[in-house]
Amino acid sequence: MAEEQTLVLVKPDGVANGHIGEVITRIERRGFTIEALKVTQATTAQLHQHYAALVDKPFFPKVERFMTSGPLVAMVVSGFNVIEAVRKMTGATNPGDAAPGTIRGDFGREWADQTIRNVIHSSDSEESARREIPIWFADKQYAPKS
Ligand code: DGI
Repeated sequence: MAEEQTLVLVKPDGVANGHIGEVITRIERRGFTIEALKVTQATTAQLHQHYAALVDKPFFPKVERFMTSGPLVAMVVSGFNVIEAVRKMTGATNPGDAAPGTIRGDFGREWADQTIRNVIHSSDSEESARREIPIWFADKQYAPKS
């Protein structure tokens, strides 16, 4: 735990439903810093890297379809213990289980089609953040700190 950076994605449902500003506001209100930010369309290759641990799961095609269904917002956020703090703000994976007050609990909902649309992604560890940031900011718009 220290001065850290984390990757946050506002997923296509969050963008389509107009929650970009709310996510940014919540992050800034906590005193964290947005170091880099862009609107982008995820490629299949990026998703296979980002979700490398999930590509063999039976639900992965649903994840892929959802994550490529529209633009998303990628950002690098920095601050003291930011990884754990933003994970807490994110809430449980399934919006139906996410506590009110969390981003997923406040802006996500369950769907009958078994696709989890849960508004945002945030890195779950320092190792994940270090691995994930260059996937979305590989174009030298942003250089992760070592
Ligand atoms: O870190 P999280 O996003 O909370 O969770 P994760 O890294 O385990 O999973 C990444 C995404 O994959 C998650 O946001 C939604 C999707 N996912 C995870 N587990 C399931 C799932 N989608 C379906 N349909 N079923 C699952 O069991």
